[in-house]
Amino acid sequence: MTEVGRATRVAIAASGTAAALAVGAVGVVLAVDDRQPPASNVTNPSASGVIASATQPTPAPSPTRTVPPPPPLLLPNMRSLNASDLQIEVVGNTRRLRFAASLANVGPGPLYLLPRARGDCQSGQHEAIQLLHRDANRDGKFQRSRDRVGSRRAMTGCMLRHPGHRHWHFDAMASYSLRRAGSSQALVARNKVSFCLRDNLKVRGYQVVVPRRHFGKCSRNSQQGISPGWVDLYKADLSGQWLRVPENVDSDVLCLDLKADPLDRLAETNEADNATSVAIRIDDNRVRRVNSSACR
Ligand SMILES: [Ca+2]
Ligand SMILES: [Ca+2]
Repeated sequence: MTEVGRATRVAIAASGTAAALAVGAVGVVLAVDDRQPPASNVTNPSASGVIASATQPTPAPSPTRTVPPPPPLLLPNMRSLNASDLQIEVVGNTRRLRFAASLANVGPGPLYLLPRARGDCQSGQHEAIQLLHRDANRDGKFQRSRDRVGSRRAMTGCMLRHPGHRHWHFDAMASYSLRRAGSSQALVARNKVSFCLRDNLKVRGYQVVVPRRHFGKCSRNSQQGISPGWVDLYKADLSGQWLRVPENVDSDVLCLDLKADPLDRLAETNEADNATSVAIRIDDNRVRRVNSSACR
């Protein structure tokens, strides 16, 4: 039944007003007698018209059919985990703070991104569509065989070919920055770090774990993602996995901040838990973690 059909039946059954009766009369008049008053009288019925219609047997109300709501969405929840494997690399006169970065999906649903046409992205890039799954059996957990794609979000971001990694990335998956403890001002930052998204490691302590999914080679047209309960690990020696060490920070307590989805492009269950921070100290060509509450 169409929405219009439903609305008409509900009006007739529930109100009994002149307007509703007139709507009911239209169907009868048009079906059996084209000598009835012109359309202007139908849309603005006279008193006699209403009385005549009221004498007709009132159609029995049809049972109202309710359409069940679709199953709820199973959204991912992205979080950056603490930077690890900290090290200093000296390149010419520059020191680089290298570290491993991990993106965890701690939500009930998978993060899946699908490259499409160029869309609003730069030449040579692809628009990324976020695929959202519905919880078909409504158990709150993701089952790959049951809980299928139920919605798509366009223009989640862009996918591009990373020249250093030589495969395709989602362009704004994380941000990295370094600040002095107690300050909110970044000394150096990478605001838009791209990732090839895949399942590398299990999230420690996460209870609902679906089997790891192999997303292929992060090629131009391949789907990317992180399954619930899995981590995408970027090791410290990868291209771009570093921040330049600023001048005059030796011996100071610094905060190394990592944040997933910094441009807030992904739909997820919790937008407020994406960032994490570790306190560090750099002395010459050494870096170490320190205990400090200033970075939390
Ligand atoms: Ca989140
Ligand atoms: Ca389910």
